[in-house]
Amino acid sequence: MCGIIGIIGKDQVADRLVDGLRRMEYRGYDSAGVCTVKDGALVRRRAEGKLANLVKELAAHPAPGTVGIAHTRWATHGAPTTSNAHPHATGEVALVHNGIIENFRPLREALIARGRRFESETDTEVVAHLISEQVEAGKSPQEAVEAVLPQLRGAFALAIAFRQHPDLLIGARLGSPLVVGYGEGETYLGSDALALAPLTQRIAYLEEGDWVVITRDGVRIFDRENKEVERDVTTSGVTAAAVEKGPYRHFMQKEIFEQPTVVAQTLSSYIRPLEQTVALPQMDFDLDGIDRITIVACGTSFYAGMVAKYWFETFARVPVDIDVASEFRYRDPVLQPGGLALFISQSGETADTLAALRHCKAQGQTIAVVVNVPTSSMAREADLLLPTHAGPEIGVASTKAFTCQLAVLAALAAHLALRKGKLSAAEEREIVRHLIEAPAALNAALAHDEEIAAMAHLVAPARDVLYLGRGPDYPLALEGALKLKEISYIHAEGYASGEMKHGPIALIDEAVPVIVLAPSGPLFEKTVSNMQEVMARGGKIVLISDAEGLAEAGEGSMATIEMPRVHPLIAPLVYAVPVQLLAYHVAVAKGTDVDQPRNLAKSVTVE
Ligand code: HGA
Repeated sequence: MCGIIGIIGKDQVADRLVDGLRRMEYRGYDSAGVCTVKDGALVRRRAEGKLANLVKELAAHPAPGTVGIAHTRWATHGAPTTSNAHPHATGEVALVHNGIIENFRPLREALIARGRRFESETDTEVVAHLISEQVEAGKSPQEAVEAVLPQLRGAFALAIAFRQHPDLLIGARLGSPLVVGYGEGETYLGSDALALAPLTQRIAYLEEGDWVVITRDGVRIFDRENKEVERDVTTSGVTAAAVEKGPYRHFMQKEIFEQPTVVAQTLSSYIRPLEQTVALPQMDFDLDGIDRITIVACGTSFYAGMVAKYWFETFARVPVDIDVASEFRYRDPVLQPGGLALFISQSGETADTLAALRHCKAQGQTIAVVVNVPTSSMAREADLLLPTHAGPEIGVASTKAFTCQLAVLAALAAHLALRKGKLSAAEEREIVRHLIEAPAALNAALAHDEEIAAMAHLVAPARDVLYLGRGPDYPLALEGALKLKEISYIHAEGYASGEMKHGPIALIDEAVPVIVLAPSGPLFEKTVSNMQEVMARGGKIVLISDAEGLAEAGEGSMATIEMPRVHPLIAPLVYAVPVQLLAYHVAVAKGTDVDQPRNLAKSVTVE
């Protein structure tokens, strides 16, 4: 979602601001803008669409100055036009915003009644006017911001520049992330450490309700009660190289191919290969006492949670409720005292999931999180942090984060089962052995890349595609359909194979490819029967199975994709690869923007 960067620099900042925006392009955006402070004026340049348009605008009309703010916008309120692009400005103040000001309507009406004129349809512009009013009334920038922040409801990260203060920026966060970067004689604001990677590694993460005044001479941070506070300055370890494509054509492709490495990396924190045991981080609550788990997540992370539900119930015999975060909070869920609430998110900032986490925390649940960013809000608010070690995920369509989440969740399920006395030491060893095999199996799955590329033309012309799976592979059918929708814009749905006959079978004809995920195992025969029902009605099947499965049931399929034969436990990790590759190659065949698909954003920080 929106990217924010601000620089108080020694030299000209416009180009460096645009560089920072480039590093946040992966979050998804639809317009961009820059504002510098120069000789008592706010110099603002904005453009619709990709950054190249802003670069062109800056070439034609430079924005000189050593202090500035910049933004990539993913529109929530108002079309992605130049006039709605940030920074929003009045005569005195310019600002960029990530989030939603939920009470913007009454604020806007009151401002209009007081004679203020608006030039955009955004919720954001009210903040510029409110601060401006205070400044025009003679307040200092700090006093102005202090007076306005309590009036804002919703979520925001803000970076604010002031016409009459060429050496000052003010930042604020509530609900949306914002970091402060400490450089050599320079200071920065950014949405995350990645945005600031080539500028500095020294980062302070603002906490909820914090706001910060940065000048050339230093940084002063205040909490929501306006009390001056210290926040640790940490070394981020994120390097600019993490945002390079290397030899790959797309970040998504790179990230699909990274999976054997990053899954191995992740597993190495959760298993002891020599002892063949599972090893979880220290926890200061009693896991044995957990009798119910509530899983909450969104999108691909939700599907990882669905797979985990099978594992928690099968191995540990602990009942699991699972819900999408945007629904969970508003249905007033019944939470059993002493329950574990488990949240899964790549960024650890997903607004819906974070709100659900806080709801569960307020209800006294123990909070566990599986996140890829260990400095994220969710990580900081959890009782048990279970990091994935996927490295920065840049492609908007999540791939490596998903398989790493599965690796962590499998280890957690095994650990819980052990603690609950439902798993013997021998069974634990067996599970660990299978997990250790996962990276090699992922490699074997990736070896089918060319074959999948060659069959993409069979799916690319389709208007609708169905994915079928059973048991823990049912969520993979959902994930396959989601990946295809996200990047190729083909309508796709995933179904539990047994559900087919209860409705979706009416859709079957020669124009609707049906992708069947059917690893050999206890559910194979049942899935194949459902596949036969499709074939009997002229449906075109792409069967994804292992050599045994294909030999038994592959005949009559339009195409087959062979996977290595793996234990059912790791099948969801391995079968993620062909559905990712299929979506990727279909999107490439269709010529869509794989890494920044239309309308989508990474790290969804608005509700
Ligand atoms: N609500 C603001 C900012 C949107 C945002 O944060 N997206 O990530 C707008 O629509 O401009």
